[in-house]
Amino acid sequence: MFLLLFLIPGLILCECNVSTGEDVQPTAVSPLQDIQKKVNELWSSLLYPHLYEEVLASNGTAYAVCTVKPSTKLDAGMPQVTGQVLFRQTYPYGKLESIFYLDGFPTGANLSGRAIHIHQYGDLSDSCDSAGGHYNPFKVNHPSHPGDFGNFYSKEGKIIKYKANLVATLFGPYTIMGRSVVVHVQEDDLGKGNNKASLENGNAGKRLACCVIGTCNKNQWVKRFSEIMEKRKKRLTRRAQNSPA
Ligand SMILES: [Cu+2]
Ligand SMILES: [Zn+2]
Repeated sequence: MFLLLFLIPGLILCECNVSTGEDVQPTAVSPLQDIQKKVNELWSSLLYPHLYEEVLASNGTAYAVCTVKPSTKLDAGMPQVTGQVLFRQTYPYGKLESIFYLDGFPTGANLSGRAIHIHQYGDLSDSCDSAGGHYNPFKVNHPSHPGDFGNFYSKEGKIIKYKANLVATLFGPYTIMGRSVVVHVQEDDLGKGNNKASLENGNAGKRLACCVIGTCNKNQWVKRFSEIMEKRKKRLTRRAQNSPA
């Protein structure tokens, strides 16, 4: 009973913070944030005791990985997408960051975007089809689900993208740990399709590839992040050299 008294108001506080998209800064910790931190700590230590210990031991930073594999339900000739989706988040106020590192898309011009979302279940027993609908803990419409990552565009068959300030979280009662990431065949209409499905899943079509989000150490993140930053640096240098003096 004593525990419930802590957990219920905690749930309400967490929900308010996530659904408003409020940007929580690491400095100037308000009493409300302090309560939220304590509730998250309590939840984490209860639900994921080992992960919680690991996070505290690694400078307060959690890492997660999702190893993407093609759906086994695809028709012949469909792209076989493989790769990784990596996550990093600093405990307790950091926003989730992510790296999408995917290969196997068609090459060529005028390719459509591909939707990527977090789905409810980490169940791939029937390939990507058993992953359920969008992870929707606050019962809101698409594209306001915490794992609505939007559209991604491949280049030379690859999607290599770093995203920061994501709404989803690795911590607390709404952790995405153990849920799935799904890559779709089509573009996400971002809720503008004027039909029911648009507000549920963005009419993104069939599931091309998927994976379950699990814990990991920092190694893959460090490797991919430095590759992306190196590329970005080269691109900026090239741009500066090509621009008129
Ligand atoms: Cu989806
Ligand atoms: Zn959604």
